[in-house]
Amino acid sequence: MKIESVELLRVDLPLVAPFTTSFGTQTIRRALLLRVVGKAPDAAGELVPVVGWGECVCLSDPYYSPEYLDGCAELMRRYLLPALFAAQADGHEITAETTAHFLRRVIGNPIAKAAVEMAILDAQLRGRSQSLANYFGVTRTMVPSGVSVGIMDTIPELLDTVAGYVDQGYVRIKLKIKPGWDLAPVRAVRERFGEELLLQVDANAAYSLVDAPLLRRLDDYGLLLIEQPLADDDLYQHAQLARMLRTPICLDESIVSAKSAADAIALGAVEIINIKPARVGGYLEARKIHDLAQAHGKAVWCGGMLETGLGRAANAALAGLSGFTLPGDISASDRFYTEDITEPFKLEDGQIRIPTGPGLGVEPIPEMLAKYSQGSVTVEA
Ligand code: OSB
Ligand code: MG
Repeated sequence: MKIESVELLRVDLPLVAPFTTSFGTQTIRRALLLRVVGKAPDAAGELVPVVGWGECVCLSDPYYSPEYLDGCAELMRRYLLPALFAAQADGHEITAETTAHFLRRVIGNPIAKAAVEMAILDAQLRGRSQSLANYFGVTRTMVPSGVSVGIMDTIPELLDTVAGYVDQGYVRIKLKIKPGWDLAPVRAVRERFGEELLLQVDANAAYSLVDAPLLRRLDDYGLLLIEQPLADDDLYQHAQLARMLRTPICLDESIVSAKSAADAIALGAVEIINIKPARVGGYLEARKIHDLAQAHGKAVWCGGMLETGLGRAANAALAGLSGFTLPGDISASDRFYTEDITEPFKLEDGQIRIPTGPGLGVEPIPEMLAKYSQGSVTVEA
C-alpha cells in the first residue's frame, strides 16, 4: 500500500473493576491506537483511499513484558514509522507481509511492531474488501469465550466473581495466581463449581523451580493447564518442571516468536501455547506459531491483553483457525469496559462472534474516541 500518514491516538478507558495479577493492579486501560491513512489496491488492483486501524496492546508499565506504552509510542514515532517511510521512499511496497522485514533493524519490541503491522493489514484488507477471518482462511463464525479472573482480597469475593462469569455463560475460567494465592482459590473454585468447570491458572512468572512441590499439589484439581509458572527466560526450568507435574505447562511470556516456540517444543518445556499476537510481533507470526504447534500436535489458545474492540476483533478472527482447540481469553467487551470504543462484543451462548466486515470488521466510534481521548500525534510519510 501507499502510506500517507499514521496517527497515534492515546485513549484512557476505565476498567469496570480493578484487575490484579502477580505483577500488579490495573484500574484503567491506557490504550494506544494507530490510524493509517493511504491508498491500497482494491480487488481489481486499482489504488483506492483506505484507513486502517491498529491497537498497541502494551501495558502502561514494563512489568509483564519489557515494553511499556509510552515507550511504544516513542518508538513508533522515532524509529518504526520512519523506517517504513524510508523503505517506501526507496520504492519498496509496504504490505502487512513486508512490514516486519522493513522494521527488522529495530531489535525486539514485538508489541510496538505488531501494532504497526496490524494497522497496515487492516488498511490492506479494507482496500480489497476482505475480512481478516477470510484472510486467515477461517470459516468458523464464533469462538468459545473464556475469562481471566484477577487476584482478589478474599475467597468469597473470588467465588462471587466467578459465579457471575459462569452465569453469564463463559465456558472457561482462568484464575490468576501468585505465591500465597494459589492452592486455596483453586480448591475453593473447584469445590463450589464442580469437576466439569473448565479451569486453568496463570502465574505470570511468579514462581521458581524450588516451588515445584507446591505447584505439584495443583495436580489434584484437574486443571486444563498452568500458564507461565516460571520466568520468561526459564525455558529449561519449565522443561524440568514439566517432568514433575501432571498439569500441562502452557507458556505465555516465554514465547516471543515462532523460533522460541519451536525451541520450547523441542525442549519439552511446553505442552500448550498461549498465542498473543502482539507478544510475538504480530498476527502473521501468530499464525506461524499456530501452524508450528499444530504440526507438533500442541494445542494453542488465544490470549488477551485487555484489548479494546479493535484487538478483540482481530483476536477473534485468529482464534477461528483450527488449531485453537482451547477457549481463549477473548471475553465480551463488558468484562473490562462499560463502554468500548467500538461496537461492543457480546457473549452469545458462551461464544464471541467473529466479525465478517472488511479488515478487522469493526472501527472506533468517533464519539467514543472523543470521549476517552488523551490526545494524538500524526506522523506524515
Ligand atoms: O498473562 O494473560 C496474561 C492481561 C494482561 C497481561 C497479561 C495477561 C492478561 C490476562 C487478561 O490474563 C486477558 C484478557 O485480556 O482477558
Ligand atoms: Mg498469561
